[in-house]
Amino acid sequence: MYGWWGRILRIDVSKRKYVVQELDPSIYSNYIGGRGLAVKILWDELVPGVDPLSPYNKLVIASGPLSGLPLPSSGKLVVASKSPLTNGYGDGNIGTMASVHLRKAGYDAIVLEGASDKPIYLYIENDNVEFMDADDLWGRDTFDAEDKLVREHGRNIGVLLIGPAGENLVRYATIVSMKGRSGGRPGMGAVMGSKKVKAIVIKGTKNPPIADEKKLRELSEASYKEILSKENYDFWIRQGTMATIVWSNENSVLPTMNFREGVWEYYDTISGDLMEKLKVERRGCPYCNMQCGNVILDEKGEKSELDYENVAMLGSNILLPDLRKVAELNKLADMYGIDTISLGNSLGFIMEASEKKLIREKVEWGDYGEVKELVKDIAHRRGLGAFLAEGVWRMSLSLGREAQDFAMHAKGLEVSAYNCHAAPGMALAFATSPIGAHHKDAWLIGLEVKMDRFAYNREKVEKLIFLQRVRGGMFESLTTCRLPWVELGLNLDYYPKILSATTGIEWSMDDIYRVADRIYTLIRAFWIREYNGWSRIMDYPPMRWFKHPLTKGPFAGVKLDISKYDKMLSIYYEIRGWDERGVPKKETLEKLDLKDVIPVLDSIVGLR
Ligand code: PTT
Ligand code: SF4
Repeated sequence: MYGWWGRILRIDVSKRKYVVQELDPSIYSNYIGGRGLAVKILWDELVPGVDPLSPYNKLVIASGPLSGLPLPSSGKLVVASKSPLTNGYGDGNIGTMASVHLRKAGYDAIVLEGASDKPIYLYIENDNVEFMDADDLWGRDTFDAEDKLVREHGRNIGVLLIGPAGENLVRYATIVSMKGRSGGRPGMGAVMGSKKVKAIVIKGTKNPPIADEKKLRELSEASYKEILSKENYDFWIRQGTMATIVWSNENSVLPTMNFREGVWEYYDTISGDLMEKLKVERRGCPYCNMQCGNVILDEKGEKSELDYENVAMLGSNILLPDLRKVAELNKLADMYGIDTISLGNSLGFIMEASEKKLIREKVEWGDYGEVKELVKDIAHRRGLGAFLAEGVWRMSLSLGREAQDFAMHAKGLEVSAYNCHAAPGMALAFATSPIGAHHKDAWLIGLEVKMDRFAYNREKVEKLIFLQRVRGGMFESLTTCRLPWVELGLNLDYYPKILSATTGIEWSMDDIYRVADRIYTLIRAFWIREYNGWSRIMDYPPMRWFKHPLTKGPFAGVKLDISKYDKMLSIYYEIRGWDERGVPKKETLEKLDLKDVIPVLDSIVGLR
């Protein structure tokens, strides 16, 4: 087999044992890798209904056939598990040297099982795995802990680690790497913490088997060159994702005051233009010539790497008009290993709950001093921080009906930084994202602002499914960064060609879309199996967008229309081959070679 090693490393941290398992080649041709491999393992192996924070949950760290190869933006890997935040399927995508070393160590994925009785870290060097004592690492932040591991094992390693938030089982704790790359929004860091694994250090020295090295080199050179030749390359290098602040404000989608509004009069206090003036460094993931990690000095004069989502959620969404202060909160989130999107949502939610007197504590909008303390308290689950550590969905359930209307989540995952009062297509994208309200599977808003904003039509649904196939299916299974295509328009045709040269199997775009549909349908089956009482309401966006119209900007007075939204959702189901409940039909499961799913879903919901 070329492209894949055909081997995964299974580590039981309860028994401190590991085994290398060979996988059937059909798994790779049906699921490619990354997210596909992860959901296949989780579907096959988890005990249905398992508690996500129990030893019986599993954490999958999966590469794809292109990860870690010298190709544009290929230094990515997927971390996946049953989510302690949503109780459904959860994953995230991290750009890290750990991706390169995982491939070089000779594995396609690592599966962590069980739970250690005391803190440990794993040292993996090719075929050898050591269970190391982590008493001295536990409690340290991710920056400090990574420095210590580098002193111990040298620079030539890949490290994935959790901070205090993961250790203390904050439901939206992430896994962090390289002081600023963070992934696994739906609590993958908490799953790692529940296993008492502080870090995974990987060192590999082998080269993955490639079918046609010469062809791959040619395609790699051509695609790197094409990226450099793009008209907006220079602007991208200057601002990266931070350019989106101005764009979002112009298009009335900048999350403001817990998504109450889509415009903010102080947007220029957190903008990409300001960031450019303050920038001291640029960073990025391995093998990338787009290096989009923009670093400024925060309030304390320390380095903080900014991205659009972080800045919007910790800036406009909580009304904090100061980029250096936002940068300080962002740095704390990376150090503690907390997802910035869920953090900004949880803070916005608690500020609104305080304003409406639904809680006793006073938390004012934009109160930087209070917020800084709260971030630390969330990571350590202290006082009000322990409540916030549960995430918006759980907080809203305990505060009653009124709070549920301004709880900004779908399926339990907090919404990323795009307000959708005037964007029904993007609202559907959030609501049907396979991990909850994340933008990564379909950033439809970029297209929607150029279409009829207020239309609820088939054209939008078709575009949404196209994006889910490419972004959520192809990029998450290959596993490479999607930004060369999304931001600079790198030709999509490169990807099937590169995959074919790597694996020696001829892949067309349609073959990849078929895998993408299989992955989506299996993830949907996973949700239905794990989530007691599935219904189409699970595919609804936050109620605020239906109930509370915007009061500012060009779209003042606008909100979503629930019956039109519902019709659009039916079109989505029809195209996917799912029934009116959002359950895959029997014929769809047969068509996608998911026959083993049929009896399971049939016994839970009755297939149509
Ligand atoms: C991603 C989500 C995003 S998406 C952002 S900013 W973005 C936030 N980043 C966080 C952060 O930083 N620190 C932190 N403590 N929490 C954070 N939460 C948020 O997490 C990220 C980039 C970005 S920056 C984006 S769009 C693209 N995402 C990709 C993706 O999902 N898949 C893919 N194949 N390629 C992608 N390329 C881009 O990668 P999650 P990273 Mg991230 C500091 O992890 O869980 O997927 O959530 O991994 O290495 O930092 O790269 O405007
Ligand atoms: Fe990483 Fe940015 Fe490059 Fe993507 S474009 S690989 S997120 S540095």
